[in-house]
Amino acid sequence: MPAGGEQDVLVIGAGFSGLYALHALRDRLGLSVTVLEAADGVGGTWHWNRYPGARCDSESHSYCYAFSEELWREWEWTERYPGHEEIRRYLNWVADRLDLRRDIRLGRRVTEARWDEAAGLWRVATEQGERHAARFLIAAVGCLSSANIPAIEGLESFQGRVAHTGEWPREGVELAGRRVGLIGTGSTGIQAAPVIAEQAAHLTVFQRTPNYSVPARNAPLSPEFRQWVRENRAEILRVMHATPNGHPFAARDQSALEVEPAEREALYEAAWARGGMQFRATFRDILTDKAANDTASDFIRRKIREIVQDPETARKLTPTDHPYAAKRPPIDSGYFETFNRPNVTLVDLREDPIERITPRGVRTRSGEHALDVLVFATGFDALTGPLLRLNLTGREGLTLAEAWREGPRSWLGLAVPGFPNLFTVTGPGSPSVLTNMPVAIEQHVEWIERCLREMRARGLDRIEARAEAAARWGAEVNAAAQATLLPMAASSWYLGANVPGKPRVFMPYAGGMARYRALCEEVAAKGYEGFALARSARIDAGRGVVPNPAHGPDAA
Ligand code: NA7
Repeated sequence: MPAGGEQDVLVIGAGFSGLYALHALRDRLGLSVTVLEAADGVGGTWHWNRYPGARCDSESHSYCYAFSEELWREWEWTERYPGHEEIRRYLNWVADRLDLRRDIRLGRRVTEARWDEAAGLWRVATEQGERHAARFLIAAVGCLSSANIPAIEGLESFQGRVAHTGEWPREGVELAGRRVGLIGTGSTGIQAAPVIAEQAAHLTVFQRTPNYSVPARNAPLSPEFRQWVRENRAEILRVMHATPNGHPFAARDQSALEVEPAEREALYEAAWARGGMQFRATFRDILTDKAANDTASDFIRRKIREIVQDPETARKLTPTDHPYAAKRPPIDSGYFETFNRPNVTLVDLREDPIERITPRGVRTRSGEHALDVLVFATGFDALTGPLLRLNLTGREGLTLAEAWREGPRSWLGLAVPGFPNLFTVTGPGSPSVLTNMPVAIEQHVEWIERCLREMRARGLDRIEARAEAAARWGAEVNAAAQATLLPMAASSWYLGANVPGKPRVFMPYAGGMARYRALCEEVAAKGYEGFALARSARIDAGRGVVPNPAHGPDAA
């Protein structure tokens, strides 16, 4: 360990990002690394999201680490889409398999991190009263880890149980025989509703905006498919790295407007039968051309009317205010069918808004809905929220909250001007939530690893994004979004619109993972263009990451 008990690197978060950052920087680069994790277990998002029906929308064989052939071969997924328990099992297995736990400190919530310019260190404090110091700080806090509970009047007066899906109690919530209210019909509410409806005496779904959803068609994986996955890693990775969203399927290279209506309908029917996110890839222009998108949106609207027996309920469930996939497109297991059950009621909050929460339930304009349990599936203060709540202070006392007052500024979503030696894994301005997350995470961690390796080789130990690079990139992120239909969903969390007072800035980079990866490579190849790199006196004093002969194979 470097002098004074300092670490080379502190990583915040032990989800997919933090675990891989620890492995890459400790075991491949030979740095001293400690991971601080607020939860009492590893898993990140999947530690917290234990709500009924919680499941990944990426197919399991693509929702895992791909960097290691051994990990890839040894782990066997059981279902097409992995459930939360299975993903937690997987990440715990990875933590053991790579011997990561010895450098992970669980139950440590970071409350503050401050750059100490004189010492050239990040000084980090936890809620538990610990102090840490490190040359580099990696925020691996995820994009969707800051739960958003809307401030609805009377919430504190409710006498029943309240739970947010993203902070679901470990011991679960008793739903059997209860009257359950569910607020929110994003991906989470859409996954949870069918499972809650099966358990509860009654489910009332409070819907503000109707959503498109396509059947997931989840099912156990056959031995043949698993064998195919084991044997075809290279080809699967090739596709995942070539597609804009990092999924293992490519969009059909055809416009929805090029084909005859009957053929188009048949292709949508086939995609509906196959299920999953792939529906979006039925044609190449679903997310870029409004007329093309209309054909997909209309198809799903017709399906909703076919499935939902009560025409009035079907009407309320039919989205009209945004194009399909302009918001994160959910996939479901029997969502629309749930509204055919006798124990399920839909409340359309546009027509019948919530007036207040009462001790007994939720009162909307039309009357009180008596409830025993109230579930908030109301999403997250996405992308910026998890970073802002770390209370970061950079150079010259600049806080992240001040730096991002008008929206996030970041060079490539990786680094923030004014915050030296801080890296954000899948930060705002990177493709992040628009991709299959492990693909984005591996690319970021490997880029950071390469950057630190090359800095060490060049005798450098300080890196900071330049303000002009971040400004240029902000314009590029905006332009990439404008080239798609994504900004047409005015209430989308991609824009920060779900959190009152949050700046309306389109946050993830919509130019595609493949293009983004190439840009990052180019930046590195040009000697870290857009970054200011320097060598501190610490190096000459024999401290810091260069030289660091004490660790690992690459350090000598
Ligand atoms: P989302 O996608 O942000 O969905 C939240 C839902 O909650 C959405 O239907 C919102 O309606 C609704 N909402 C939010 N605030 C309120 C209030 N005040 N009243 C009523 N309804 C409200 O979060 P999810 O957890 O579903 O999904 C997040 C991501 O996790 C998902 O995309 C995957 O990547 C995994 P709105 O549409 O804003 O009118």
